[in-house]
Amino acid sequence: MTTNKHSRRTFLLRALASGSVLLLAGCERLSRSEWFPKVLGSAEKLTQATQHLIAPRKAMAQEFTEADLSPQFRSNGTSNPENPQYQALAANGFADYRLQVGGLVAHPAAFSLTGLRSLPSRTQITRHDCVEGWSAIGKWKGTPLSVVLDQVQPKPEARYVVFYCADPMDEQGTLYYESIDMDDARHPQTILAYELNDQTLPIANGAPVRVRIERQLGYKMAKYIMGIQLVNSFADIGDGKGGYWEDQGYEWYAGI
Ligand SMILES: Nc1nc2c(c(=O)[nH]1)N[C@H]1C(S)=C(S)[C@@H](COP(=O)(O)O)O[C@H]1N2
Ligand SMILES: [Mo]
Repeated sequence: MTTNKHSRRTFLLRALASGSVLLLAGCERLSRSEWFPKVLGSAEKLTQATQHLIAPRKAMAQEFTEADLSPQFRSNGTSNPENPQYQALAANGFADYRLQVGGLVAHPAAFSLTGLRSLPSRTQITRHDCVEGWSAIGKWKGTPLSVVLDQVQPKPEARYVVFYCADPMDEQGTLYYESIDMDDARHPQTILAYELNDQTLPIANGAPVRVRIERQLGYKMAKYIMGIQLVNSFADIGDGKGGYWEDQGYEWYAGI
């Protein structure tokens, strides 16, 4: 393994040095995570175009059938946010919840759960892969993020979608957050999920709304989403790496 990785990296460095980067397009076996940030610098420099040049993303994540559903969908990370405002919303069945969508958009808007449910929806049975080594297949229903984006109309300079969550992660109250680029934001399987396995989304899995980003690992799929912001750069958010776990050293693009 180690030798293999090493020679792959040597090959890549040579390829970059000789300017033959184009040859890498379509080379499926390359792992972006191993070498890419080291060679090119911060994750944010990985523009959409470069990502596609180096390793085109698969069009759609695999979808499964009811027969494939895991007996139960476990919870990971926060299972009940220790946040008084969130607890107040939960106590009232999230009737007063409003998903705030703003930033670089023509028409900032706030969506109630009823409002989200009245928009077109998508249902998908997909496999969730956590970086910690477990997977689960669940059935998700929600509003495609593209539908919400069409309502708020991102400005041309908007490059990323940032999700702000309700759960504090440490003593200082650092809130969980995540970000994706417009390619994943507009992807048909990227939904703001409010149902899991035909039930209202449980608090343990991110109620009232959590995002599904099916081509990436579990930590990208922010739970307890309170706000969504369109931005040109995430350098000034949190520690600047694009997400709570990214700020601790995880990859920003967590492709499966
Ligand atoms: N707000 C928030 N979102 C989060 C997390 C979290 O702790 N807080 N954990 C992440 C991780 S690591 C995983 S694997 C999934 C777990 O989702 P689940 O609880 O529905 O299994 O949510 C992700 N989204
Ligand atoms: Mo995870």
